Amino acid sequence: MTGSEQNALDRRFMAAAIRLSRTHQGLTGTNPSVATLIVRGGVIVGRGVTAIGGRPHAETQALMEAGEKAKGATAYVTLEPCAHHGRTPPCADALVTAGVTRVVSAANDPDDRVSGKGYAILHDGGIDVEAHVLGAEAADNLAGYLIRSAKKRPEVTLKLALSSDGYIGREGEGQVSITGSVSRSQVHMMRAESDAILVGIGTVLADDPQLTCRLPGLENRSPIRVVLDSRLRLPMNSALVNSASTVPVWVAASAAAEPARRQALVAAGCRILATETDCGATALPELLDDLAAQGITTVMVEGGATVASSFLQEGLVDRIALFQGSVAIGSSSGVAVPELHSHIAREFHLLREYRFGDDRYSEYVRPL
Ligand code: AOF
Ligand code: ZN
Repeated sequence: MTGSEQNALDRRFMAAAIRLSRTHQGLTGTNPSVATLIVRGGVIVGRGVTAIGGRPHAETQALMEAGEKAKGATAYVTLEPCAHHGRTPPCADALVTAGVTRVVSAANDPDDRVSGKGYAILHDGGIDVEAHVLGAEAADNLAGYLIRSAKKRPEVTLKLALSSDGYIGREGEGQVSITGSVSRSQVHMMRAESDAILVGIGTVLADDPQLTCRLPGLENRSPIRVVLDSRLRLPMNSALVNSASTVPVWVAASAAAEPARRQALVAAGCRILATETDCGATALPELLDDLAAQGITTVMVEGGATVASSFLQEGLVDRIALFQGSVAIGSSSGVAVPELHSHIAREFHLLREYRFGDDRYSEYVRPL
């Protein structure tokens, strides 16, 4: 096989490994969802993805499936194999012991216990290592983990549905249907892959949303729902409070919020988070630090021009998922996110674009 044929094959298997890693996105806690494929003679003989909850790691499972066939095989790993004795022994050692002769890796692991040490174990064990194959693609899937590691806060994705003339809703009206059913399913998939979803109290009062994932078969993958509600106006009969015992509701409130309301919401199963500025508004950087400290790696911000604009102004948005529908709202009553397009032009670049039915989807990322 020529070098370029080998390279093309490596990229194909790595692309397959990255797709496999996606299946547990949002299910592995603070551990990233990574995948391993063990390939011998061009055939996949073992596959593994980080287990739900984060352990066992991908490599262990792929090696178990491959058994004796791992001898002389190539392992495709979407993240540098771990080097530390945690709740499981180091994956780098396991690859050496199993007799794997080549490891192709996509992203480096920034975890201090691993960073470079995983590759060193492989080298010392006589394994041929090829790093950075489809590194950017893998890093895109690992963005929550990488951002939490670098910035000590979760990755923030701002989801926006815009009318054809650029509005997110109509003044004084609740939910306006802007996008079609394909986009709605995509939004629910994004919810399934997120650890938390965040909205402002204005959105709750106007729309009474559920903010759950309602895709058939994935109903149990709803994220934690976080509401910015400094004065605790969240109604006791809202869809959120009514379902708080099954899908968690965390409310970011001011310390001065009425104690009786606080008690009632706690009794209904909500959790109150207190992080505020001197003027009583929620301090977003502190709130995000707090969420990261509680194991949240990805947050999807879904709703409210005010909330969207605050996150953008504070430079706290890492990714924008923009769904643009074909229906116009009209400038007389349209609600817009101030400065949206200038933020996009100045701080983000376009990563991908799709058509979802009649809607256009554009995804922008802020360079790390
Ligand atoms: C791997 N394979 O599938 C994953 C890895 O708490 P522990 O012991 O499970 O370690 C967590 C760390 O393991 C995490 O911070 C990251 O460095 C690595 N994740 N490594 O070899 C895997 N998920
Ligand atoms: Zn490991």
